[in-house]
Amino acid sequence: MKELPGASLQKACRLLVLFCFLHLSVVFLYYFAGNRFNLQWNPEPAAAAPPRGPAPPHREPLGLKSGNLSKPDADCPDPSPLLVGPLRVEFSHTVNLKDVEAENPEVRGGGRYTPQDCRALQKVAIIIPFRNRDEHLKYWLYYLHPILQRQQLDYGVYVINQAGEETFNRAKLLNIGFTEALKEYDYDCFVFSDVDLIPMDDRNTYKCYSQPRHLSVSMDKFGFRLPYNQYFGGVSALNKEQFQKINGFPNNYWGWGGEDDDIYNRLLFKGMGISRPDGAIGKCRMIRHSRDQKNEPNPQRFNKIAHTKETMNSDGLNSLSYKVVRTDKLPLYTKITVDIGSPKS
Ligand SMILES: [Mn+2]
Repeated sequence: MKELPGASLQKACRLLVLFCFLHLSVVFLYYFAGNRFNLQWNPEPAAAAPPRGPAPPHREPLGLKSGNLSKPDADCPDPSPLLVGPLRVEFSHTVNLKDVEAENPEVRGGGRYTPQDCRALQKVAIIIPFRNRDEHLKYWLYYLHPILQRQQLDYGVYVINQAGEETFNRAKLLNIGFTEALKEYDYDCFVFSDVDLIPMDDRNTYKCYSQPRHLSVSMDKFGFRLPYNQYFGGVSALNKEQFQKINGFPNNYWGWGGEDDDIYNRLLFKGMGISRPDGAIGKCRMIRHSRDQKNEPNPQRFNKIAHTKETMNSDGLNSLSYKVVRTDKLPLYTKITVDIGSPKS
């Protein structure tokens, strides 16, 4: 049969339409597969399920014995099926640690927990820099232990308590926490958290990602948004390799402020980016407080931040020195009291 004029054009058009369709299918496939497998996009797309209406009370049954169908030898599913989403967080009641112990019977001495029904995806040490904030720590333990168990993490809680009356040094305490936790267990992830920050959604998993993670992305104190794009304070998570790559955190930021920006600079200079949860999932509350004694704003901080590149290779894990004064294995956490010296020494 003889082809009519224009038939080859028609053929070409059909081919083009077919090609477009194929292209579109592939794009859709990647889009949905990407959501499903929670690829490291920044910011992450919000989880598929919209937050439920009324926030469930934070002490919903953990479902440790019920509902979890995975076998003990299998990896825990990601995300954990025990998550409930948005949580009510307030600080008007008083917390009794004996009650918190009774409500978390599966937490072992020193604040350790390991899921019994499946193999945790990560071994997480939670490091809290600390001095004279017992009231805040009680709230932290009350809220976080149930959340961390629902997240099915193999975790330990380390409170690094600065001994003496010298000016506070948050970042050095965090370096010590990293070092001391590793002496105890083969942790692969380290979450560094201020004692007064409580997540308002348990889908904000306290674990590590392929890039350093900033978890406290929308704090009530800042109107539930980032105060600035480079902000890395509050709660953050680095795996062992990420932490070692930047030589840990600076040891010489005494007093309030700047050390978190120095850490951000270190990550940037080593070619890493920041991973963050979606703003809704990353909501958290800070317990209101007045400024601590001996933690005044550090006047040197701006000058120091400007020189991270030159200082980071000689100030950090490789220059860390301290003395452990005592270690207390308490039912809900490990308290390590340390002598970290003074700004002059
Ligand atoms: Mn605070």
